[in-house]
Amino acid sequence: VPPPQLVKAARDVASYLREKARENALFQVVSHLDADGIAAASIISTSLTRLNARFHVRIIQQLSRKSLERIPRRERVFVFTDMGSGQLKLLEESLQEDTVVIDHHPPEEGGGRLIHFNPHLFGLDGGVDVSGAGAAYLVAREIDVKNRDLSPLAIVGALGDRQDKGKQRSLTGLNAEIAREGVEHGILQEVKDLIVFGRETRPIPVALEYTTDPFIPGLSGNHGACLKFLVERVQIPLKAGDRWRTIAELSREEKARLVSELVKYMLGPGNMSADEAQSIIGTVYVLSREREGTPMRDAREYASLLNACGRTGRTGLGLAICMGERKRSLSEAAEAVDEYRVKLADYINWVEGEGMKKRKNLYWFSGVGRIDVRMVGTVASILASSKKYQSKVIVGLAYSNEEDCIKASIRLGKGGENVDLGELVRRVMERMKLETAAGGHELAAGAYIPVGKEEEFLMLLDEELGMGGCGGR
Ligand SMILES: [Mn+2]
Repeated sequence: VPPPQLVKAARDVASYLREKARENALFQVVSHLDADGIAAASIISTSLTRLNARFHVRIIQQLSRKSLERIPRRERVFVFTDMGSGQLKLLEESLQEDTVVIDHHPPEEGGGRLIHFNPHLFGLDGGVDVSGAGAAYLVAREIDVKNRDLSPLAIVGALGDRQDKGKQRSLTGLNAEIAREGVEHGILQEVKDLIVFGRETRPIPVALEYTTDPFIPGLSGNHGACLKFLVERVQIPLKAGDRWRTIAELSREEKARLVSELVKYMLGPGNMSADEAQSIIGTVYVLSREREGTPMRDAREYASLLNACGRTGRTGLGLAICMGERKRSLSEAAEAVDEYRVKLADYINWVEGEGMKKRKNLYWFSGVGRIDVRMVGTVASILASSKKYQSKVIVGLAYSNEEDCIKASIRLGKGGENVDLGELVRRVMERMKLETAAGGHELAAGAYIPVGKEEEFLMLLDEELGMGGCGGR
C-alpha cells in the first residue's frame, strides 16, 4: 500500500490540475523521449483530455536551459513528467509560469515555488519502486477514478525503465501495487512465460533474432543462426500453413522444448551464466484488452515500440498509440521498430568494426556525423553488456542538435562495481569548468560537452579513472 502522505501529495497535484483545467488554462506537458517518458506524458494528456482541457505536448531528450528556451511560454501551465526533479533550480529560475513536476528521478534541493511530486520525497526508491509513468498514474487516478484504466501504461513505463528487478523479472514496490490494480480491473494479466522480443507479433526466428535482453551470443542479431537453431535443435513447426507462427501461439509443450533447448544453448555455446540463462523466463505483463497479435498486448513489447518511436523521431506516433489510436499508426509503429533495429545493428557493427578506440583506462568511439544522438546511449549500453567489455568503461560520443553540444554516454561493463561513473563525470565537468548538463549513477552517466572539448573530456576522464581505483582494467 502506498504511504498515505504520497497519496495525499498526488491528490493535491490532482486538484491543482483540475482547478487549472476549470479555469481553462493551456497546459504544456514536457516529457522525456524514452518509453517511460512517452507513457507518462500520455497518462497526463489523456487525463487532461478527459477534463476537456487544452494542452500541448513536447518530448525532449534533455531538459536544459536551451531546450526550455525552445518551448513557447505564454500563459501556460507547465507539467514536466519523467524529468525535472534533477533540475528544480533551473526550472524555478527559467520559468515564471505555474510549473508542476511529476518525476521519479532523485530530486535536487530547492524549487520551493514549484509543485513537485516525487516518490523519493516519501522514502520510496524511484529506481525500482515506481517509474515516471507510475508517478503520473498516481496523480491521474486522483484526478478522476476513471483514469484507473491507465494503469497498464504505468506498467509499460516501468518495464521501459527496466524496473523489473524482482524475482523472475517481476515488478516490485509501488509498481507491483499498480499492476495489482490493473489485474483487479481486468485490464492486465501477469503470466510466467518466455521473455523474448515480439512474442505477440514476430515470426519465431525473428523474435529470437531480435532478443537482445539477454543478449544471446551467436543468436541475437543473427537470423540465419536462429533459423538453424530452431530447425535443427528445437524442431517445432515454425509455420501454420503459409503464415509464420509467433511465440505467443506455441503450446505449452512446444514452449517447454524451446526453453530447454535455449537454456542448453545459452549455457553451452552461448557461454552465458546460469543467471543470465534463467532471465529468459519471467513475468510477462499482458494488456488483456489489446488485440492478440499486436505489439501493445505485451507490456515489454509495447515499451520497445514506444522507445523505437521516441528514438527515431516519431514521438507523436508513440503518444497517439498510448492515447488509443489503433489504425494507421500500427503499421507506422512497425516501421519505427524496424528502423530502430536496423540502425542499432548498423551502429554496433560499425563501432565493433572500426569505431572503437582505446585509451589507458577506457574505450571510446565518436559517432559524430555517424550515430544518431538519441541512440548513442543505447549503443554504449549494449556494448557494455557484452563479455568483451566486462568491467571496462565505454564512452560514446554523438552530436546533439537539441543542445548544440557533444553528448557523451558513459557506461560501465559488468564486474566494474568499484567505480561511480556519475561521480567521476561530475568531477571531470568541474575540472573543465563546464556547467552544461551532466550526471548519472554508478553504471551509467552522461554529459553534454561543447564541440571541440571532446579530447579534453576524454583525457580527464581517463585520468580520473586511473586515480579512481580502476586503473589498468
Ligand atoms: Mn523514467
